[in-house]
Amino acid sequence: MSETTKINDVMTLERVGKVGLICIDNPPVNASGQAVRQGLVDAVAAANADAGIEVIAIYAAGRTFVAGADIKEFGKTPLEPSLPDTINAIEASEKPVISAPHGTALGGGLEICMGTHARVGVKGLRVGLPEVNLGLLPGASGTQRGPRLMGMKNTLDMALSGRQVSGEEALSMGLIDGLEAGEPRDVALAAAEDVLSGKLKTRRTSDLGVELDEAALDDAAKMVAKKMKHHPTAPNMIEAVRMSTGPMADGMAYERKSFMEGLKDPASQGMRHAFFAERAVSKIPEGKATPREIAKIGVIGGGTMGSGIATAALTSGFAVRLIEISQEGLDKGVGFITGNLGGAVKRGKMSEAKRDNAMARLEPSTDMESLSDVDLVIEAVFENMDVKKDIFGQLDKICKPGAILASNTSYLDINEIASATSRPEDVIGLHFFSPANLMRLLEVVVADKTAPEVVATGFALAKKMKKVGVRAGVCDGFIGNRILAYYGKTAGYLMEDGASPQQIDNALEDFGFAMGPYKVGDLAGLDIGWANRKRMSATRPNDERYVRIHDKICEEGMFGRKTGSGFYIYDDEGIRPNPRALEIIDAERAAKGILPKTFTDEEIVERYMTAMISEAARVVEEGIALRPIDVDAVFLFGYGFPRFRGGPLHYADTIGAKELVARIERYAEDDAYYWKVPAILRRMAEDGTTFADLNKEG
Ligand code: 3H9
Repeated sequence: MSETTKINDVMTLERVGKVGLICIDNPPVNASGQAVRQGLVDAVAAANADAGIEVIAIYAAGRTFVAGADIKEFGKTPLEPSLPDTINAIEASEKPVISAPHGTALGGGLEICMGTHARVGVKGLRVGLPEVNLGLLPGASGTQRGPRLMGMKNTLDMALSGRQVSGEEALSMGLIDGLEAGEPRDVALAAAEDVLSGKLKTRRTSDLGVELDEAALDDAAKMVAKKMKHHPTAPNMIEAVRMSTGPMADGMAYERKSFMEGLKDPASQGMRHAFFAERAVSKIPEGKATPREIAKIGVIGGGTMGSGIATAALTSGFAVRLIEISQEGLDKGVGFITGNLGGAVKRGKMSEAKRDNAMARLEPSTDMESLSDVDLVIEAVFENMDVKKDIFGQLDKICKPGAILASNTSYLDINEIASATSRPEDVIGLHFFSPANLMRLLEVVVADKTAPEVVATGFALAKKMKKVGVRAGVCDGFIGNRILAYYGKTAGYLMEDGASPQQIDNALEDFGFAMGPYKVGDLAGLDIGWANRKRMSATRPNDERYVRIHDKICEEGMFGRKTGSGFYIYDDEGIRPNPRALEIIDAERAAKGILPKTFTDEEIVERYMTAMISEAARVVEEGIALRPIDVDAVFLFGYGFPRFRGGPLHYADTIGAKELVARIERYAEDDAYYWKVPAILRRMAEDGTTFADLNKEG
């Protein structure tokens, strides 16, 4: 017989024999908000007060155990009891308390488990300390109880990487005491019965000692200095772990103080914004439409892009028909895919069996007619409107009714492409980013006549491929490449006016970009931008200042990494500035009569970011992006924008619209054609609103 008491809206205490089962039920992910914390304290107290209960077991309802602290509470007035106090109360329980986490036990969720007297995971469990991804450190004793359970090295690895660890690995590290198959409630009950029978030993984690591991601390310090210089709390993590050899209360006080300081740090605010951006973008007007079923995908084009898309589709479980005109092109495409999947095996991201299974789902063909049975076609041939329209005209005749016809174009007008078919409602842009098997961004480009369920299918596809789908309207370059084309010009102006490509790259890398624009250009291939500029040359306004340096470099066959030189030289000696590119820059300055100026790194960053923000603001104003946060997601997941800065428009809010307007007006004194204040920004400067306000409006 069992008897259940409701503790509060998110917590129950069920008595089964001598076991008190505490169930956390706070959908969607059982985040440990105030009600969960209060519920845990009260439930443990109630179980202690119940003379019939001898062992207490905590488990959770729904898809996962506690996914961490409730991030939505961060930045607001802290509500009692705090999570550290809650966990201390659990550990202080006179009666043994165990936990049976399932799904994911992350951050505060894992820390709750650490505070119980034994842990038995449910098979399939994954645990982690992902606070690092939010600019924080574990703030509810993870840096103190972690080392007591699994040593300093494992704790530092988990806390600094934020990686999720399997239940099996957690067991081998001593982080959990058992791993059983079954329903969370059953596993919790069985484990509690094992405590009663003496089979499962319990102990308080804070009673355990910690061995000082100087080597692990040193290695962590070196890694942080090298790779995490913008992280606000990484050094504190190391210090907190070091303190775990001392009294628990001291370590916890230091950890708490660092956590609270971290919360206020702009870098943590940026990273939290990035967390929500990743999720917010899936909220689209077509969200209620039912996606179409997709099992088989056709990919046209076996180049880098097409084979990257095919790789991503195969990895996500789809059958793929890859189309190339020639057998030679097809063999090359299959070779790329084999290489991509082989790389994933080498990096430990995929098992050999999974790779073989993926390859078995690949059907290469030189016959377009074979696309008659696919549910979705993604065209990834080179950027030429006539070629694309010809392909879509053919697809219109070949593909079955209801098949979705998508183009991976980076710039071209999807409405015009759709006009080549008799079914524009089935046509959409699915703009992947290179390398498509690795990059997380997918721009879902919605044309005038695209049907809502086709849009919903694009988002379902993104989710299945573990990508971040962002809804974009039709314009040249959509969200990302349109903004890039604009601020890329600023970099060119800065270069022509006196800054070297290396200074520009270094300044932006110091700002936080993984790579500056010239290194990125060299990596992507300078010929891509060149082709695009040629395409646009007929419509380029006469008033626009045009920097010819890139074109001149391309004219000499220097396309970047793939040709061994571009703005930099790439050879066995590594990367270094290309003297020929510097000569071209000098010659161009001389030809235009430009006397090179000196720029500080701050000036470079200021102009570059102001340009990015102003075009991003226009993209929001025109409704090309649904909300500012969609632009942020595009840059975070497709353009290497520093996560700790939260995205261009989150960053814009940290500067303020007034200052941005003032900057643009100042720059416009030299180039009034290029620098214009977007109306939306002027309005914001006048009424004091922010991009964050626009995000709230949706
Ligand atoms: C922490 O724990 C600090 C402590 O050390 C110390 C404290 C003192 N809070 O991701 P999904 C929402 S820091 C609030 O799409 P999935 C999410 O926004 C925390 N909300 O699901 C979304 O809402 P919506 C450390 C949260 O199945 C919905 O839940 N923990 C939280 O793909 C579904 O989320 C983390 O960083 C949260 N903690 O993945 C873990 N988590 O539907 C963060 C999620 O309105 N969470 N939401 O858009 C995750 O990694 C994933 O959510 C998880 C599930 C893997 C759990």
